[in-house]
Amino acid sequence: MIDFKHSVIYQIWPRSFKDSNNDGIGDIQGIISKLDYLKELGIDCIWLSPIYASPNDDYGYDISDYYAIAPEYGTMNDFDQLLFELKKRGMSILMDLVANHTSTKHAWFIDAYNNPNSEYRDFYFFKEGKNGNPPNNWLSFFGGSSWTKENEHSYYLTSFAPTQADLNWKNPQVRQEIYNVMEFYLKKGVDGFRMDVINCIDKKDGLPDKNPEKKGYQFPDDYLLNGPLVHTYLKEMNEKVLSKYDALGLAEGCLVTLDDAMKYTNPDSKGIQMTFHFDISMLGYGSLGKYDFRKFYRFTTSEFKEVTRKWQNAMQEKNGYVGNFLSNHDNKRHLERFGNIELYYLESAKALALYNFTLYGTPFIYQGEEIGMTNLKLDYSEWKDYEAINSVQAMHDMLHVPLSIAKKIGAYVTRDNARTPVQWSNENYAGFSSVTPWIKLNPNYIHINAHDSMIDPQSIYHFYKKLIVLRKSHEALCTGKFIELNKDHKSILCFKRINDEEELLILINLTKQAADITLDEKLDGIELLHNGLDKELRRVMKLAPYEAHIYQLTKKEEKVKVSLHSSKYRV
Ligand code: TEU
Ligand code: CA
Repeated sequence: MIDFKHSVIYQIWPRSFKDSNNDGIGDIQGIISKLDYLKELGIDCIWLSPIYASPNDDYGYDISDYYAIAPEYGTMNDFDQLLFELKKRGMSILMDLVANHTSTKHAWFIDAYNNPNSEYRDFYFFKEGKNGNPPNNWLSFFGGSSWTKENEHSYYLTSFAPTQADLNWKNPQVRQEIYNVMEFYLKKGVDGFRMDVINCIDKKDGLPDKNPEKKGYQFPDDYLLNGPLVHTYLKEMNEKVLSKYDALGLAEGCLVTLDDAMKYTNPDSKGIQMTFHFDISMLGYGSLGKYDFRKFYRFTTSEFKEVTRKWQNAMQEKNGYVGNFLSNHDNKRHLERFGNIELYYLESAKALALYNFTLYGTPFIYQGEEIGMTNLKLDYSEWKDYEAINSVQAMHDMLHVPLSIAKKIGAYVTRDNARTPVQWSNENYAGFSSVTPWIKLNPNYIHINAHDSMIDPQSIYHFYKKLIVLRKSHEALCTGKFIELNKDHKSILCFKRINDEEELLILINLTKQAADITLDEKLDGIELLHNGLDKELRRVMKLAPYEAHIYQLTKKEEKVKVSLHSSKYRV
């Protein structure tokens, strides 16, 4: 199994990573051409978002053939070559396993749809409607009903887009088919899977209405998420597949609860090794997700600290494990959400990176994050993201939000923000392609691009590189205990990472205001890394906006040593 607690994982969303054959779409050869770049950055492992055959209604998360590579990304030979090139560099790969649903263009679904006696009928959830309405009141993740009409009376369950039909995991044949897919790729040499919405695979028996007393579609919550059999299936998957190949299982854990996450990943539970949690990426969103604007996308630093504390402490107490991320392909890029691009672009990008790399849990980088890529507000006509297009319509139809306002919200949160092409250089089309890319390119590539970042020693890129080196040279950062100090401080996050060998102290001002802090303890230490200002560790300190430090604390015995060797005593 890959040494995931000591790894740094880089997410590639292939359509926008690098185009090798100049059709405006990223592809596998493009990825291969950038492996040296990733190696140089310090990456051990990539998580590759789906590259399988797909009609692309949800850009690869709607798979029509698990055993085929989408032609725009290349061929199975290209994929084999990617594996070879990764191994050559000592790197590993997690594939995206989208097993909660297939595309409605998948052969199983086509057969089920066309043939009432199809053996694949029970692979999905086909159900009669109720009085001209869908079978239940579940709200889809992408807005509107979770059901799509098959004919006048009958529907099928589509918890995401109408062309993503949910698979029925209660059918053992479905599970076996998915395990076969996993084995196919494991035999090729992949190292594990990031499992898309895997905590949705156990739907409540009978698919009853959620909160039937309420009007309108209701988010199914515990009727869809973290059902009691999720863990059972993960254990079965581990026993039948993952353990045989010593492969890593990483749950996307969409809106996973703390207890479930700890249960799935606790080594005693014999399930998977790691999960993402969504509590940081949900900050500022209402409970229904990014199109739930009831919080106006605002949150406090205390909430940010609270979420951090909750997950860090739980992992220690319950021996679970998470991957930490700030950005991914499902949310706008994080600098605008958690940092301040206008006034403190470099400082906040580095402070947030320092946060992500000093926590317990495996750090993930989303493509382009390491060069400080930012969001691009697209015009409605330029949108590609189905979630955005449908959610805007649903906001209008269900909540009567005027379309012009719904579109503004959509432009603000759409996943397209994070999906613009990676900016490799200031050449034409940012060095991504030599033709107009499939989605609009952010014009700021002229000054935000990998080429220039690599030349500038003060760049965000070089800071990420330093953080990766630091993490690898301090075991305490990977596996040490997390102990928070100054919990109630309104702006500064302060914590130690401790193991038998050393104690590190991390101080991060998470706000755009300067802040004073009087540390809970008097500590001495030497600076290991900072994001701008070298500063001696003192009990009382003033941190500039987004100022961040890592200190190595000096233990009492060491202090004696230091003073004996200090110049005063030298002859
Ligand atoms: O995402 C699931 C998911 O929960 C998010 O899209 C979520 O709805 C949102 O971030 C909350 O506001 C996974 C994939 O990562 C995503 O790209 C797919 O569209 C989705 O599953 C369906 O496969
Ligand atoms: Ca291409």
